[in-house]
Formats: sequence, structure tokens, C-alpha cells
Amino acid sequence: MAAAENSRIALPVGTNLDRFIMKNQEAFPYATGELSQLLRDLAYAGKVVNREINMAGLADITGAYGGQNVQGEEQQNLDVAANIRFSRALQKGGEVAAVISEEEEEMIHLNRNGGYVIAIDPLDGSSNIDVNVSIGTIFSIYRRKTEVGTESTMEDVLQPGNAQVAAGYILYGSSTMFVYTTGAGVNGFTYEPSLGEYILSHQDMKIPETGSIYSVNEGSYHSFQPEVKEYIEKCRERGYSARYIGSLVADFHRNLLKGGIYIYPATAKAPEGKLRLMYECNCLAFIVEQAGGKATDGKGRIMDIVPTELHQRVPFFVGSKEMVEEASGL
Ligand code: P6P
Repeated sequence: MAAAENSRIALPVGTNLDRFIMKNQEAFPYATGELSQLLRDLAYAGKVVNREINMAGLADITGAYGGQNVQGEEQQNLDVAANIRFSRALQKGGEVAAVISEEEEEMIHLNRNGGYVIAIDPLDGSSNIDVNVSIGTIFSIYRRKTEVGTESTMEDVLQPGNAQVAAGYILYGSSTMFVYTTGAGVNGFTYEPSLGEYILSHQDMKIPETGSIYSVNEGSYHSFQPEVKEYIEKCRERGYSARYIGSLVADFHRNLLKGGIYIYPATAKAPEGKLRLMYECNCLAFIVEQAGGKATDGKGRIMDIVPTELHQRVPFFVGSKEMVEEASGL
């Protein structure tokens, strides 16, 4: 984990994201402003995607794009649009040497002089777009390992989650939120469209130690491993609430606020799990740990997994510390 200053700059709720990033940059004596600019570039692209999502039904940009992504999943028009928006914003910003994206088979080289690499799922849960269910962007930021000025390599993009310098998500829901961490706590900003600003609304977010919400696709119950079935039986016996809307960012965000656990275990259809380590699990693992929660693959800490492939899938248990510990036996 990057040596993060643990000083939390306490700013009043209502502060905008730019000012918050700037004030927190001051807490990092060696910050050169590049990471701050990078976060601003991501937040800006999120505003553009938010506008396109809100217009989707009217502008006839919902529906399938007609192609498949590297996962063999049918791409939605907005998947492709979001991928373009984020790539362009990062290209223009100049801080990013390379990007790995759910929508791109190979790593994308952007700026040789960039000091950072990004792993991003530009629009997760996109199959929900047409039915107006919340969807999200998920991202991780790493410092590159190779020399600035040279072309980035796989060594730069295949780093374990514990090397992240920042991570976050944008939730396009009943309101749009930008939630991120740089290793000094988690803060949430609500987008105010009339101002075009993200406003600090959830300062120093903490997930409850335990909860009574469990999020899992019980349609795959029969192919779950015995220990997962056993935990789900316990949730049922205790009368927990089953909440699963098929959109990871929305399920994660609700559990972050209320306490709960999200599980995507190995199944018959997805023997390694469905979710991707680099641009889904590591990002949310960094956030949940900074909020006092836990994230495992059922055997060990998500952020300690040394990646071997760009689109590697892992089983995912994430949420309230006590619930994840019980569910994954750790
Ligand atoms: P299933 C969306 O495709 C996603 O990646 C997550 O957002 C969501 O939680 C999960 O997959 C849904 O998968 O197999 O339950 O439909």
C-alpha cells in the first residue's frame, strides 16, 4: 500500500470535489498534483457518462452495440460510449501511461510520460441500463513501475491490489455519486447537475462491523460450494434481508452504508467466480478496507492476490468485517 498520510483533512459537508482533492493533496507533502489531476479527469468523464445515461432512453443509445467484449459478453451501446469517454479524458489529462479496461482485450498505451496506470470497468452492470436500474464505473489507480518516458509494460498493469494509490466508483443511481479513497479514508460526493459539481455529502465513510443484508444470486445456489451454502442458510435462519439487484456498485454502495455482505462465489458457470480482480474486486476491496470492512476470495485477502492475467476472475466476498470473516472462514 502506498505510504498514505493518515491525516484526514476535515472539510465541511458541501465542499466540492475539486477543493477537497486540492486540500487533501496538501496533506501529501510529496504530491506533485498529478494524482489530483487524474482524479479530476475521472470525475469529469463521469459527468459526461452521467449525462448520456440520463438521456439514454430518449437519445436511443440504449440497447446492444452488436459486439462482444473480451469476456464474450454482449456490449451495450453505453458500454462502448463510456469506454471512449474515460479513455479520452485520461488521454487528454496526460497523467496515465496505460489503461486496462473491461472493454479492451489488451492494455491500452496512452502517455509514455504518464506516471500512473489505471484499471477500469467503464460501466459495470450495463445490462441494467435498459431497465433503469443503477449502474456504475469502477476504477483503480497505481503508480507505474517502469521508467517514465518509456512505453508501459505488463509489469505496470499487473500489480497486486495492495499497491493501489487510489480507487473509487461512480454510482449512476437516483443520484450520481463519486466515492473514492487515496488510502486516508473514504469520502462520497453527490453530483449536483445544476452546478455541474460533485459536493461532499458522505465524509469519512465507515461500514458497520456487521449487518443483516446479504447480496448473492441465489439462482446459482445449487452450484455453490458447501461452505457458501452453509453461510446462506445461516442468513436465512437469522431472517436477514436478501438484497441483490445485479449491479455490483449499487449492491456494494448500499451495503457500505447499511452494513452487509456481497458474495459472488465460484459457480458451475463461473468456476473462478465472475468478477474481475483488476477493475472490480481490487477497487472495492481498497474502499471497503479503508471503511473498516473486509474483502476476500474465500481463501485470503483480495488485495494480496498477485495477478497473472489482465481479466482474471476471482470469487468475491466483500462487506462488513464480521460477515465476510464468517462467510469466508477467515
Ligand atoms: P449475475 C454485472 O454484469 C456484474 O458484473 C455485477 O455488476 C453484478 O453484481 C453481477 O455481474 C451479476 O451477475 O450472474 O448474478 O447476473
